[in-house]
Amino acid sequence: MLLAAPRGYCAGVDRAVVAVEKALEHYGAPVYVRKEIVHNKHVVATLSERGAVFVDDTDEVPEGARVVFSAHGVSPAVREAATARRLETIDATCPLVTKVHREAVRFARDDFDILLIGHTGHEEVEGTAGEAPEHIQVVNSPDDVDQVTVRDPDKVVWISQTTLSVDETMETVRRLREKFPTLQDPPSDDICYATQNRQVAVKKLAPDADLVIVVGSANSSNSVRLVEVALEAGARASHRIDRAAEIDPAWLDGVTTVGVTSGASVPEILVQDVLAYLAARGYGDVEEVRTATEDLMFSLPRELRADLEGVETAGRPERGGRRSLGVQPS
Ligand code: 2E4
Ligand code: SF4
Repeated sequence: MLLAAPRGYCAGVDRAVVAVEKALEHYGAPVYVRKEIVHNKHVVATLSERGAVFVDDTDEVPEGARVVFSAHGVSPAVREAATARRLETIDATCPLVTKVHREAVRFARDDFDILLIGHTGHEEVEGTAGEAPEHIQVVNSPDDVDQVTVRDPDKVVWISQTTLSVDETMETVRRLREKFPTLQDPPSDDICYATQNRQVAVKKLAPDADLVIVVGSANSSNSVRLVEVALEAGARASHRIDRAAEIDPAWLDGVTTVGVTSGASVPEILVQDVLAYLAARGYGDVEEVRTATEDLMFSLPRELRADLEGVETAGRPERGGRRSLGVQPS
């Protein structure tokens, strides 16, 4: 068994999940959450049991109630709709997504055509594109590049969703640059550290694995990318599962070495269940394949921190309170 590290929770997910937990503790249920706080079935089910109410949009939240915006971010139109309903908002948008929003706003102000590499319909892409819809067009894949047209080929910049495959994105950029030689790069990487680290780790173990199991939900972009990256890097087979019970025993036929990893929205307990399943079938010899260590941590959303102040006493620093669903980032 080859176990990828880093895997699982990133700093943005930990912050978002803890924000909902703290909101439930502090204000009491129900706490409304617009969209899934992160794209993981287990996280959403667990928080629902504790009193979180997940809605598709702000018009489903009672006037004046409290709503948390998910880690994937929201467009200005969503913020305005929330204000119009007098909602108390807690913004759990990952700071690294907010960074991309700021880039979009700045390049739109400078009147660039902005090519947002990402997947149409994904919440993060809707939020980022909503910052400057008249300046932004979404480029889904390298094959989309042929269809792209801009006003001035010398005033074009690319930015991206945070959870894409690094290799595929670089191929899209290469083709865009063939078409627009003066294409500008974003000021810093938009594909975040956590996405990159998880891809590097799975790439390292994939060539030695007959099978790579990726724990993560079907709508989790970064988790789905890990399956693609594993196959691309030489894994003989790779499957995504939400939980151990979804493993098909036939996948293990003729398999000597199994690799395991998990997406950024996946609690470690789900990985441990997979390890237990595999150990019971003879894959109990676990070797960690670590390619980086992570210690980044984001402070909780400002609105929540302000309300929690005075409740969390001086002897109990915030770190001590950061335990989400009994799981820590790897
Ligand atoms: C916000 C931004 O974007 P993806 O579908 O991978 O989201 P998921 O909730 O699975 O992962 C956390 C996350 C949240 C990643 N980027
Ligand atoms: Fe933030 Fe990256 Fe985690 Fe997304 S994957 S929540 S951008 S740290």
